Amino acid sequence: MSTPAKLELVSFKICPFGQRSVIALNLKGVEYTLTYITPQDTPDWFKAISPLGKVPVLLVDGKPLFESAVILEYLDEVYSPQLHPADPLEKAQQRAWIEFCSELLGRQHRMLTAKEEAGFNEARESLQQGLQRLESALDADGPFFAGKDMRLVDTVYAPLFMRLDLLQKHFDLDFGLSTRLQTWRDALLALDAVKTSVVEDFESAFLNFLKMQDSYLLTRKQ
Ligand SMILES: N[C@@H](CCC(=O)N[C@@H](CS)C(=O)NCC(=O)O)C(=O)O
Repeated sequence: MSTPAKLELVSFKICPFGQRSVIALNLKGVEYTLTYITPQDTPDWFKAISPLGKVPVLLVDGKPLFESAVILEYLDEVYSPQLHPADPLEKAQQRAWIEFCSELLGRQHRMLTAKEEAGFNEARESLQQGLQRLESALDADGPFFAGKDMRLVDTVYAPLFMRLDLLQKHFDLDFGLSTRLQTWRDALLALDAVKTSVVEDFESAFLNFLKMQDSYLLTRKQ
């Protein structure tokens, strides 16, 4: 039997793309180490392994893998339980919705960092429209994306919902999630693999990040 690969994930504490990789690792029960670096001060060794200067990077026996969707695919090919569906069309569709999530995370980031009301509103509306569009892809019964089983596509939406929850709690930002989306969110956020995918002080780290942005959100009148 070959020795299992040594896995080291490099991320930022509040990066949703790093968090999705952690969720996948947790669901698979794989041993790994997690190294957090800070965005303001990325070390030279990290710059050398990350072609785009972005986290996450997964080191597999020291060999770097970048781009979170690729990291997820790799983990799913190598470690059980398999989270992607076997059917090629279903799998391709779920990959596409993983891409869609990355777009929604971009809209969320734009909203959180907008300095002016107009930019904030534009990003907020496009995020809300994206969430409504997403609903059309969901299995009607749920609770997960494709039904009762958690899939790889679910791992990427948990970080988005976790942040939406905090925005509701601290800034009364309501996205009017449908009952189906709420059911999905609740099922995801209740999972141990998701709860343990962030640092204990995630909430304060996330709020600190927002403060550092000096964004419109912080001064917005509700
Ligand atoms: N497409 C990338 C996006 C990763 C990403 O945007 N990471 C952010 C942190 S959440 C980052 O490293 N930003 C630093 C930078 O852009 O310089 C992925 O899926 O891995």
